Amino acid sequence: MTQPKLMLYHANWSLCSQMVRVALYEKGLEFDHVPIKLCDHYEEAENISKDFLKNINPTGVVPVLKINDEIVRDSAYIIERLDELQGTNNINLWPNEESERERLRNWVYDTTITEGVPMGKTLGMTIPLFSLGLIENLIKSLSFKAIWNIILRHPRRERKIGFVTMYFTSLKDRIGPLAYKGFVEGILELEKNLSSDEYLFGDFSHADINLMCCFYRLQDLRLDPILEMPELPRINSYWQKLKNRESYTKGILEFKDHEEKLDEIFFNGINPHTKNLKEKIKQNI
Ligand SMILES: N[C@@H](CCC(=O)N[C@@H](CS)C(=O)NCC(=O)O)C(=O)O
Repeated sequence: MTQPKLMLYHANWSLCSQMVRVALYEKGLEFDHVPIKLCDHYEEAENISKDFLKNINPTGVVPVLKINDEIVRDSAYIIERLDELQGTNNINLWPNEESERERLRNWVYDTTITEGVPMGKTLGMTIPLFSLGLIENLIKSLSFKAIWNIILRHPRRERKIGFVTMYFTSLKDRIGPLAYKGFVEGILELEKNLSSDEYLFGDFSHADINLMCCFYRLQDLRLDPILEMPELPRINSYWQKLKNRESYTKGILEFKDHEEKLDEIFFNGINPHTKNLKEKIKQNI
């Protein structure tokens, strides 16, 4: 069976794009790709260009996957669709059994950026809050013209407000109370559900892809000492296992971005949230 033609519109430092890239490499699917310069990172603001909004995604976000001529949006749905395709690797990211699929679906939606879920509510929805440590810095380096362009063209009101607020004042230091509870609950729930030697659902699945990308983001933001806490032994060995997969190298490490900026922001290798989060984890365990 020949595979359909796949074209991925994505960004290097985009959590959901990383998830789709990892899924493509896990399945061993061939794909072409168009890197998109996001408006919160780059003057070019390709995700809110007329062409992108009209022909690729009217909501102005990546990733988007074209399967032959069909446009598929939202990373969680994209990965479910990819799982139906046969690549060179014999792997299924979703189980067959309906009750297991339902259980996996809950994990998938709790470990990614899910539309309609409030910021900070799930583990996945805390990651963009922590990412503000870098994003705010990048936004502040944009020209006023670029911000004006966001004000005029960004189709998502809440993001537009967030970006403009970060340009003129700051949000990154206000995220603690919003993000801590959801993060700590999510991490403890994961530790409880992991076994000592397998993936979350036994075999490697879509949920492991999401967690691989969330954990990598924690590492980028110098929050990864949390994953090595002695109180979280299962998460610790799970993270080592995730990093050993070829898809981690190909889908994440080979698309690195903003390395220098991250070193500059966290010049001493420390993110101030780490200490607070560690304490909260210890209190709640
Ligand atoms: N639920 C969506 C979320 C997509 C999303 O928020 N993408 C971010 C990057 S991770 C984006 O394109 N941001 C650009 C912007 O909002 O301007 C998915 O899973 O694909």
